[in-house]
Amino acid sequence: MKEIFIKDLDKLKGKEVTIKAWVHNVRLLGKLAFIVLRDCSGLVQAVVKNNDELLKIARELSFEDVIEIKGVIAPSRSKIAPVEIIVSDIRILNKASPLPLDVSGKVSAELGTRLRYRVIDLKRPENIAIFKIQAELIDAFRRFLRAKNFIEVSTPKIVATSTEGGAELFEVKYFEYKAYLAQSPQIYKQLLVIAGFERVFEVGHAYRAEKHNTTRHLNEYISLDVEMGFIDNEMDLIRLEEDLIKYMLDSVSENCKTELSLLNAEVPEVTEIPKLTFPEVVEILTEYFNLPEYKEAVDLDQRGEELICRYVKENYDCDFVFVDLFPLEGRPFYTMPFNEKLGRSFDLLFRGLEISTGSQRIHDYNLLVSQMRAKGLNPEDFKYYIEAFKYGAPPHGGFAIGAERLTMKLLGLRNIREASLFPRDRYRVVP
Ligand code: AMO
Repeated sequence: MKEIFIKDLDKLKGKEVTIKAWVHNVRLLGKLAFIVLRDCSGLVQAVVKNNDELLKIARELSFEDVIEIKGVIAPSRSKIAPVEIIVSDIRILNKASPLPLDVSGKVSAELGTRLRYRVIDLKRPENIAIFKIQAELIDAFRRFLRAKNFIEVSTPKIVATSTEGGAELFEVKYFEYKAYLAQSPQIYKQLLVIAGFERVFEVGHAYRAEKHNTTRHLNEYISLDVEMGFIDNEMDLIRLEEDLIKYMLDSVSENCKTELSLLNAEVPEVTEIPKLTFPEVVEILTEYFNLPEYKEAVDLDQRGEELICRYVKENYDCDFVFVDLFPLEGRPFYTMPFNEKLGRSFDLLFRGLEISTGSQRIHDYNLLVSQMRAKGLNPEDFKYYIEAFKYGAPPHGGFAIGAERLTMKLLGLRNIREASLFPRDRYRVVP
């Protein structure tokens, strides 16, 4: 078994070690060979000096060969790492064939080609860094919520009904029935709060059969869901999400320094996230940006999100903004009304993109049934859901953050696919 990771080598100066890793690069210089080794934790240079037998092996190495190197750890003369390995033995564990992509990143490739050869593409240290940061975000999400008495749950992904709008469902042939892939854990997270769990969260996949092929949509994404009982109104959720986001960003700043610098990414410092209402946002778009077409808007489009973020950056110097009180017309049936037109429903925008949506939910049975009817839904189809509201449903609400969107914006990635290990989009179900 592998015992030592490259990132820990600087603590082993003067010691002899055995390293198992991939060949990231090889340079030959007369009686010297420089082998750059890569493992999941980083890069290190191994130097072969004046040893004909080892030089012969080094000459035959190719990119991505899997090797075992024995040697002594010495101070480094290269910029690759603070130490290097003076090689005393090389063992080839598995030879690699010529690669369709350059792992060192020197020769760039189109995203389509990179995704076609995603396993090779993922070998690039920059890609591992993206997913280490995503893992840190998710881990921080869990840590923060657990400390606040939230219970982690896993809800069904094969479901009977739509929750976020009818057209975006993937149908599943489920024995003699028709079922769907869940668009979100919405119904189940609410049911668990009602069931007495009070506070739940889920890190799970969500499925959207959206046909549009954009840089911000996936057909399968990671939804970071939160649901909580006994709230006063949606402001409790906004404040919770604000603290959660700050904690997640701080965790990345603290624990992913190497990855952030490799990706040239900066974590924004957030003290307080500005909070606007939808009517205020409409006023900014129509008056400040002089765009009267937003007067009757019931939702924000991409341009609207980008402009509002620009406004907030210029006026509040913040990369985030909450927009509360969206019109009910554009929001799902479970949204608690604020008045006849507006709902207690909010979005969190980050650097020009909606990364999260949430709301206070309706907990009154009769209001829920009437809102369903108003949205053209048949309450009979949701019997298993609405009947729970008869048996002690506390005031509650929640939100969901799209993990890939957050990662994308945090790291300045241009396409959401770069923040998904094996993205599922309109034209891609492999690899
Ligand atoms: P909504 O549909 O706005 O709300 O989704 C919540 C968040 O999930 C992410 N997201 C997506 N990411 C990538 N590709 C997609 N196709 C995609 N669709 C959504 C976004 C979005 O902000 N049930 C509610 C949440 C709640 O109220 O608790 C819901 O799903 O980041």
